Amino acid sequence: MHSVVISGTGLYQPPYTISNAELVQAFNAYVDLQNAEHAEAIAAGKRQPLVHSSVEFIEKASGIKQRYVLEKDGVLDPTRMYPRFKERPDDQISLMAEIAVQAAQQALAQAGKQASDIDAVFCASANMQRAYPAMAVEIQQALGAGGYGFDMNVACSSATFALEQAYNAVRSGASKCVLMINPEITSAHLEWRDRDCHFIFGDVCTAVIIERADLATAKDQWEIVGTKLVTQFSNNIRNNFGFMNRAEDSDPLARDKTFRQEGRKVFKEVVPIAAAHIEGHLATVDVQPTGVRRFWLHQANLGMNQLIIKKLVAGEAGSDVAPLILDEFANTASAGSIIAFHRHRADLVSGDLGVICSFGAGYSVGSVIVKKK
Ligand code: CO8
Repeated sequence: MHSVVISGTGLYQPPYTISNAELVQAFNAYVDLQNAEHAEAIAAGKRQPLVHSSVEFIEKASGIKQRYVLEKDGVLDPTRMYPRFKERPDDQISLMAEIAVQAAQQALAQAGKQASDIDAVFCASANMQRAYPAMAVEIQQALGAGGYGFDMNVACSSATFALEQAYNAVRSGASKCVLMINPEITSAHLEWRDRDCHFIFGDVCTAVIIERADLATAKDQWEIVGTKLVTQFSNNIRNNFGFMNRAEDSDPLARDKTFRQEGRKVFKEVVPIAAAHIEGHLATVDVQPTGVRRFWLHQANLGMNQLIIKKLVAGEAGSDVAPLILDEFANTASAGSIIAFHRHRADLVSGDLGVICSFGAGYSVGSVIVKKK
């Protein structure tokens, strides 16, 4: 078995931000329009009026202050409330592949590698732009990478699950250098008209280079000590959009064809699973949670991360122990823990241990223990 390192990461940050104030203003204008349009039915008690959102609620309940998006005008148009993307012809690079290439190029530069050094591309994301050909194959071609590529989806845990596949491919000798990439265009499958969730997500793309330690030349290298994944079925986070919709004669624009969740149940159920998972994983390599220098956690909710860190080390999330990026990026599905790792690792020293951990729909939890070389 080969020793395996993470030798580079990259982050594509979309050009537009939407602050909570802008988001709430657009949402409340939508609510007013809807209530005016349905005033008669509301007055007759046949329809419930929609209720305004609030900046105070969003910041208190989630810790999110803004999000990045690839397109802003459509999202903030109260007569539309979702982004406006132009359909691209088949001979033009797709939007997902375009942002993936930008993140990948940064990760390659950090690792000191050429695209031609890559022999596998894993595109891991909560939603793919199309059914096929695989996004990973388009990204492979656009970069000029070799080998093979495939897509995988475990919602918010896609990145850690793909890191395990990359780790296994490299340590077994099947691959030498893997690109693991997470283009998340969440704005296209978030229901911006639902007060319960309209504030949750943001767009982004992260990329990670995983390679054989004896071939790595980067200054900054992180040995992968171990990975551990778990899933447990739940309907509490669900999106029914899919290729069966047409054959079922169901409405492709119905509420269940975009993201929906029972947020409070998710919060309560996932926190203990994630904390126990991390503790159990660390025990397999004889490490106590207090022996971990940093936790790069999934970025869904400030309170969730605070509880997990309290359970593990009695410390504070948002501190040196578990940096937060969700205030700036919101929940970026699979990319959240990777953004935290990308942004907040430069101060660690040789021998320091860290844990990258994601949790989300499935339910799914994935952890990757790394050691600074
Ligand atoms: N403004 C004002 N008030 C509001 C709003 C709002 N926008 N929304 C709800 N309220 C009200 C409610 O009506 C309720 O009022 P009342 O008490 O009178 O009934 C009150 O506020 C409390 O509502 P909640 O119980 O819903 O509020 P919570 O405190 O539970 O906070 C959260 C809601 C922030 C959603 C929280 O529950 C949470 O973050 N939970 C965890 C969610 C999570 O981690 N989910 C993971 C999903 S991500 C994932 O797995 C990837 C999916 C794929 C990506 C999809 C991309 C689109």
